[in-house]
Amino acid sequence: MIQIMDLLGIHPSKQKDAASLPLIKAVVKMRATKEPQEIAIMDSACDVGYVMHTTAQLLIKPGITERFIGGQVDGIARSLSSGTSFATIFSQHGEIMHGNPSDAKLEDGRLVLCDAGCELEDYCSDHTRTMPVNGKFTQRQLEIYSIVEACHDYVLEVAKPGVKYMDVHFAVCRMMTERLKELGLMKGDTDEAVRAGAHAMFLPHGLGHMIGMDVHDMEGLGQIYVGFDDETRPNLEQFGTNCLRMGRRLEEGFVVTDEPGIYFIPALIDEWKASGHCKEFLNFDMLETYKDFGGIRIEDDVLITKDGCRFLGSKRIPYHPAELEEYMNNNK
Ligand SMILES: [Mn+2]
Repeated sequence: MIQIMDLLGIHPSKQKDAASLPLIKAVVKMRATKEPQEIAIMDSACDVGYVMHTTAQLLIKPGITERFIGGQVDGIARSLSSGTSFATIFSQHGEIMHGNPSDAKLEDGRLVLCDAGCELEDYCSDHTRTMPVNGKFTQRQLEIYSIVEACHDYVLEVAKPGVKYMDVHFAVCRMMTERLKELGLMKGDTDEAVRAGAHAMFLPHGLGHMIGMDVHDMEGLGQIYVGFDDETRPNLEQFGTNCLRMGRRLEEGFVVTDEPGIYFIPALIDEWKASGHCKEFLNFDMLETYKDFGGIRIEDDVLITKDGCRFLGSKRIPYHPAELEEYMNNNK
């Protein structure tokens, strides 16, 4: 760093201001569109992700610690690739973003969220699954899980070249709102609720991000250049919407994550309840009863093809409830 500073005469603190915008844009353009050789490596990285996640699914049972399973997941990444693509999230507190595996024991009746990926030949994978610790969803868990599942699967139907990922994000928010209204957790007009950002009580992050040589690909170059363009600008004002990493139109060869989630965050419930924020769209009395629920996310990596999209990796990590329960219970 000091040597570069001496050569260029640019102090590290001034490095960002001195960066070349044309160069940033050229690098983003080059890296955003994956070539067939890159796609082949990413398919293989996702196959390592399959082993990481299915191993966790088979190890999960009451009494075992989060840390033990998190370590096993990391070990597989180290054995089959150059390592994890980010610090593995393995936590019964799925509602805490980036929850590290703790030494807490898995508890009968709870959910556990696993978000992990590997880095293979410099390319990343990133998957999330949420499992019932005892191998069987409760009715209440299943009601929320099936909403996340439907949102996740919807992306595969609509993502294709020319479609704005921001539009897909908001379509998912509306779908989620509709279904949460059926359960009684939300109320009011769906479009108005989403415009007001009420859905961010449950989904405070964006639907996904570009992935490639970095897991949040190229974010160091500036998210504004990676996920947005002159046509699609970020909304930095609204809670939740301001976390969108990817909004612009999809192009053939892009790889994005598809990662909807529903979380019950006690501190957020308390804050919005106290301030009355979005009270016309939220049923706070019912939300109180979900404070011990945790959080659910389902995530896969999606390649945009000529006229649609496909999940990367040759095998799907089980996530449909029946197949997931079957996998967890019948392969031990
Ligand atoms: Mn991700």
